[in-house]
Amino acid sequence: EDGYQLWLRYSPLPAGLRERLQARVATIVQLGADSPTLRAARQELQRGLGGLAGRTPAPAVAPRAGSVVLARAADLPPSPAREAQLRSLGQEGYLVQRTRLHGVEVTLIAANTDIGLLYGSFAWLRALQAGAADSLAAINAPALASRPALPRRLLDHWDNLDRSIERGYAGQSIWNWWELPDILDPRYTDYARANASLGINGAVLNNVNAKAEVLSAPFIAKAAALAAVLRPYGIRVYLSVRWSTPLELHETRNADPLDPAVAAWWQRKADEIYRAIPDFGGFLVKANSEGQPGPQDYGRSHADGANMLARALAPHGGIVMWRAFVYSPPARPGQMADRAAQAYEQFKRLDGRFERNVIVQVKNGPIDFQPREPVHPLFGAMPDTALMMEFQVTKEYLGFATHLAYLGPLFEEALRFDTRAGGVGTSVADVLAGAQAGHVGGIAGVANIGSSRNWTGADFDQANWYAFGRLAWDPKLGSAAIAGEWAAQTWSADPRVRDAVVALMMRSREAVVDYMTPLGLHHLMGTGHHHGPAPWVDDLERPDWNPTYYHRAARDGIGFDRSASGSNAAAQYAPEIARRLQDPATTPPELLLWFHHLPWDYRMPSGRTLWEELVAHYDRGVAEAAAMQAQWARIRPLVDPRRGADVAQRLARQHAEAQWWRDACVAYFQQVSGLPLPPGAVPPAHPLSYYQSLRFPYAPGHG
Ligand code: BDP
Repeated sequence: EDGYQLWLRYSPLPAGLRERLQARVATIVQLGADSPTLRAARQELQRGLGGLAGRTPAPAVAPRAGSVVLARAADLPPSPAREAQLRSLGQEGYLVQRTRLHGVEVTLIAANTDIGLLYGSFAWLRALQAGAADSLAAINAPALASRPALPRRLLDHWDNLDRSIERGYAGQSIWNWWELPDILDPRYTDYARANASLGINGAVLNNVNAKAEVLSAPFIAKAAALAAVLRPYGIRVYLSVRWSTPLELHETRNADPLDPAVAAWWQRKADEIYRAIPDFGGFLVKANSEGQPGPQDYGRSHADGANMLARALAPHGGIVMWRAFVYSPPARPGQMADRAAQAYEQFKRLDGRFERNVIVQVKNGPIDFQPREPVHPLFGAMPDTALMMEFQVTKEYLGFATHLAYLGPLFEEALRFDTRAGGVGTSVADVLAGAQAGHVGGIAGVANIGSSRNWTGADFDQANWYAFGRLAWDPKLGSAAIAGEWAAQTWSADPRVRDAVVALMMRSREAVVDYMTPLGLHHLMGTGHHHGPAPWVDDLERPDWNPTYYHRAARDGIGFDRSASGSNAAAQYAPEIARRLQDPATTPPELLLWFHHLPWDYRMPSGRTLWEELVAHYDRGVAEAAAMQAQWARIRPLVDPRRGADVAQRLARQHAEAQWWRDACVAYFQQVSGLPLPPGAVPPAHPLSYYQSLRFPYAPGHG
């Protein structure tokens, strides 16, 4: 076991189940014409059923008892009930059932399209691996029917053309740009299989901090080669583009979106791309953000920029994903400019001004992928614009691949959040699906995948890729159920292992919140690389890059006042939510210091003072990290030694680093507050100056 197989391990089912499955999968029959996608589905079924049942089903032309039948709706004999059900499943949905076909009992995988058949095959294989009673049901009476809630389900790779990865902790980029397009690593196909198993249907190949060269002819040819590998698996290729590309390639005199020569250049470029990649997905753009060029350099708006690109792509069916991740430093020193409020300020007024094929891509929270953030206020606030969720699957701010943090609960928290847009009951997931005015968006995850043998650096980080994909397909799934599926497939369907792994995963994200940034604190991480605690940093070139800007700890208290007496960013939420956030007593405690600056002796619902509560959270985080280590020690004898040992080493490091986070933050906040440690709290192991002296040259993921 080296983790390469991900959740597609297909280990043999326990003996009793194995025989039953064998009887059901004697042959694989495909009705109707063949295609590369159906070939992929058949191969996956052979591989998966072969592993699970211990006998590989043979291909056959006519169904007989014990056949698995793959069939498009159009190739099935008439059946009004089935036809109605299939119609409701759309272009990507599937149906798996036990049924009579041409007089014999078969397992039928049916869909309207080829990709639906591939998704259905994966869904059945997943159900078969679930364990115990669920596996038995999947053998005897599968009844699976599903369609995705969102049409665009993408991974964003922050991969550079030199194969380094911005915020990547799992080796180099899997895209070997130098060898492409001539040499195709088989890993590309396995990448496609893994994504298709979840329903991910797009990949942005390169970093949002993009280089002009990615749109040069040689790189278009390289992207086309990847597109050809990914196509049978339903995955479209997209590219991040740099706003000033035509200017940098010396092919226009400026990059003004309203200059016809610039628009004509992009039109020609789009035509060129589509000649090479007929199903090219479109562009992802980071503009006028963190030093990247953009339309504002020419006095134009984000809408002007996005729309110009959108018009170039529209004739080919492509889209523009325009990022709302924008913030600028305060214009004058001492001036209050709340980074958390700026995207809303810039984008809200552009609602309804984007072309139909523009999707505005918004990070889950208003700052930057913190262990916990409130939901971004733009969700629900732009009814006339299609919005795309941007999650970060790679754990830039959650301990890289060295800490175990299952992100399912973080994703779930954001997707289920009720925006109250237009009244109660419009969740973020509903907003993405166009519930407000029919503008359908999508979901993107910043990938955590690299050239590491196990793809994600740590085995448990595979779960974050998995959970992202499953929630992208069905944002209403629960993160605990997803963890169960993943654990059964990746570790073992034996409930002793599966349930213990789930229990470990489900506490992990909150542990990280507690030992890094409890009670709504944020951005206390080390400069640049974002590894480790550095709440004392206050001397960076931009004030809004300093941790002190975010926590505002002083003698009088701690926290960022985003209520009406401060930046009033709280007012960007729907009125009922804003009202609750204005008052510390009705602000969710886990976000208290995100919205309020409060005295150290502020009384918490627990009866403790804020200072005592803060230290208690840090202590709980460390205790949780210790408990996770102990939990793994019990699971480890039941799993394979190689992965078992790797996880154990990472958890030991996580525990030590949780202690470091706690000690450094407690030492710093104690110095700032001037307060004694709460009774019973253990003093930090070292003086504050020790933590301040630590340096981390060559920390990964930071170019
Ligand atoms: C931050 C990262 C930075 C990215 C930026 C972005 O620190 O590396 O370029 O976001 O999303 O999370 O553009």
